[in-house]
Amino acid sequence: MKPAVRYATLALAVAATLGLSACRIEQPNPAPNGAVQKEDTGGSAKGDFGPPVGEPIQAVLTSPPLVPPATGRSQPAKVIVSLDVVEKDMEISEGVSYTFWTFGGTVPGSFIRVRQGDTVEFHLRNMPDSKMPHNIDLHGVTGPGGGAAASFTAPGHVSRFTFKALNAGLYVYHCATAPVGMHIANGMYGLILVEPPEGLPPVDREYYVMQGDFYTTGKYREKGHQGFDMNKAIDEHPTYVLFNGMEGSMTGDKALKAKTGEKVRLYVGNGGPNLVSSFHVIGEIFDKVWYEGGTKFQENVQTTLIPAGGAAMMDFHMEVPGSYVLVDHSIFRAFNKGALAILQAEGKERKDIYSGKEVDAVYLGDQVAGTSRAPVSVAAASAKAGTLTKEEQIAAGKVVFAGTCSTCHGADGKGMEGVFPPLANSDYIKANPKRVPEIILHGLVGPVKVNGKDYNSNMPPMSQLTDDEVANISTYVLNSWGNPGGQISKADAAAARAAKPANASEGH
Ligand code: HEC
Ligand SMILES: [Cu+2]
Repeated sequence: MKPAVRYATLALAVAATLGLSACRIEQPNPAPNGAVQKEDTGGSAKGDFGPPVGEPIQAVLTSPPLVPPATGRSQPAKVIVSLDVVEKDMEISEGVSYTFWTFGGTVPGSFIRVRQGDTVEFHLRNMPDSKMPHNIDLHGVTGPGGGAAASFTAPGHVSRFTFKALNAGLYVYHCATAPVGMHIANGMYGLILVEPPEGLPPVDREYYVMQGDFYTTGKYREKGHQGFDMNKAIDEHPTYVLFNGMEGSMTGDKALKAKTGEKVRLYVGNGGPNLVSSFHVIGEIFDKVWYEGGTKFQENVQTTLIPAGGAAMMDFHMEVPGSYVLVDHSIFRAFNKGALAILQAEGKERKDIYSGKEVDAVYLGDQVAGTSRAPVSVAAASAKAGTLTKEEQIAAGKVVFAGTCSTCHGADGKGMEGVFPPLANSDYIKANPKRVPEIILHGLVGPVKVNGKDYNSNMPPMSQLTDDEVANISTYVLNSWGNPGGQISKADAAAARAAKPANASEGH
């Protein structure tokens, strides 16, 4: 189901089963114990701290990118949160699996929503098939360790502790079992929202997005199962920087949805373990940012900084339909490590605000909404089984070409006269097809003649591509647009990587 639909269904189901009102209660709310509120210093001095009222409530938890409905309560309650720790293999990128450690079976973990003054009874269950003990440190807890010591849980056990949510705000929670960095790097973090007593201003849609950095033994997009690389993590050299634990978790069919005229709120966390996020939505301006997840908001913000172990909420109004790209504006992370998601807005054009000519490809490369990366997985699986065919290589190569080469050489391989030489029907390629993987890996600089036209420019090396990717792109190029055909293997690509061609480019 689409997130929006699921959200609505969930909200209805909750309202029905718990008898909750879907609307927010606006009235100011005197403390039920008759205590006079202290002066408005904010924080834990301001709130609704009477004893819990009514029957205990089971908290509604949601998987990303969904957010539980507003508590809709005007009084503090006892809220029971039951969270399971699950260790499981999931895709971190197309055709790449990783053993994640999760809160609730997802990365980030389930979203928890309570109200300031609530008494939260927390049940942490570590599944019997887990290999590690785990615990939880919630930044919204006042007390040593944020719950860590109280919640230490061996596989097959359950722990329980209780805390009072004294401060409103959007808080990160994470595992704090040694080695802490490793537990966080494996995906053990999530968000808990403590609503202020009066609730948050209503919006049309709310989404849950959380950034994390990941350290795999293999290269970016290297296929197969990848282990955790402790040394890369210590050096803070992530292989992946991701939103919601998987490259493409919110692109294509899984893009976040909105309609023009709607107000959207994002709850964005950063689990780290290492990087600070420069969170930005390409093509939008945040009307409000509750920076650092706190009580005050800033207005008219382009990019907001989200520290590791921190969060922010942001509201914006959708005016113009199209794709909006969520990125970490430390931009190599977006286009070369995966920190990219799409918010797709539907609605009537607003030529008075934006003239149009929308080209997703300019920004998205192979992440263009709707482009399937499936052929890449198919080829990877066949390569592993030793059954890789030329056709599978061509199909996979086409996908990677679209994201890597087509910006310059064009999707049709025709290039741009005088600037980017054609790959279509290229006499340069024909003269020595084996050079294609070398050119990809080492670039090309200096004068070349292609189909009678002179070029004297600089193609940057693309050594970040894996040998499989180079083999597949080369095979695709050789078998397209009237080129001579042939096949480049992974071993050919490895040999090309080791070569030192005379006119290699140092890049720009
Ligand atoms: C940033 C722009 C850019 C990108 C991206 C790029 N190239 Fe090139 N490519 C060039 C330029 C410029 C030249 C000519 C270099 C020169 O003048 O020495 C070139 C030359 C070539 C040539 C030799 C000349 C010809 O037309 O046959 C091949 C083959 C080639 N590129 C393949 C690729 C492949 C495959 C990719 C994707 C992996 C790619 N290029 C990505 C700019 C680019
Ligand atoms: Cu853990």
